[in-house]
Amino acid sequence: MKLFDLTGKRALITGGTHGLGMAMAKGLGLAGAKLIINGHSPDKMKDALAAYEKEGIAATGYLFDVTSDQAVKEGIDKIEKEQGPIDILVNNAGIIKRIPILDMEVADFQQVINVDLVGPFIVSKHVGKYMVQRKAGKIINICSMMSELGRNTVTAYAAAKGGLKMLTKNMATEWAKYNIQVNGIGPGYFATEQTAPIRVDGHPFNEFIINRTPAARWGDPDDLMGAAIFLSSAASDFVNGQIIYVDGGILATIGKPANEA
Ligand code: GCO
Repeated sequence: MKLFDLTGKRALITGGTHGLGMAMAKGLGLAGAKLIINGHSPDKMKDALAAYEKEGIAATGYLFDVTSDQAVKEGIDKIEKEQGPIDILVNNAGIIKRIPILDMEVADFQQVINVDLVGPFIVSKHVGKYMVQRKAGKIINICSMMSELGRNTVTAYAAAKGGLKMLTKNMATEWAKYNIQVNGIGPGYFATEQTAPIRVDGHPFNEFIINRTPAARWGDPDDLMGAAIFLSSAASDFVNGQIIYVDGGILATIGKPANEA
């Protein structure tokens, strides 16, 4: 349908060389968008572009550190010049450190905040100035269950993702009048590299998530494509400051006893 068609649009996805970012980028590409993939590892970028090409998806790669104001400014100006207007921005790049508060160094806390919260601010600022001039744009910030819930050992990540939810609402507030729709996607628990350590068979957390998720499974990264296409398309032109949680029902329930069917 035209409403969800991204033909002729350019989409920049930060951290789009692997994991959920790559899955959402693939969805935007299949809906017709030209992909501009940001990453920080040349090797991962090379492999990712080969994978997009194998799926018949047009993609170009730009390496820059989302936490560096100067590098992002140069990167965005280069993309606008070489590729043309960025119509869609997905702020996906992020890291996590699973360390109890008392054992976490301040530097570790600051690094997670820097990448997961300050990074999206920096990239949105440099992309947003072009979108405001053009009076058109779509920005999607990748939030988390930790935008709403706490969990032992992920304090820095929860603080960052909670902040990212409010950054999304504030960007929506300031930029909706320029026809820029800023929203978020909050993934539940997905089978990715990032969750591999807590997903191994027999790991207590693996059993816990299966029980805590009404859909009774880990998410498949491709489950995020629909929300990404919706928030990138004309179908969401009057949607501002919303976080769509793609979580198999986790946030809908207080959970159930382990032995309950
Ligand atoms: C964790 C997980 C989560 C998920 C995701 C949930 O350690 O709890 O890594 O952070 O990755 O963010 O929405």
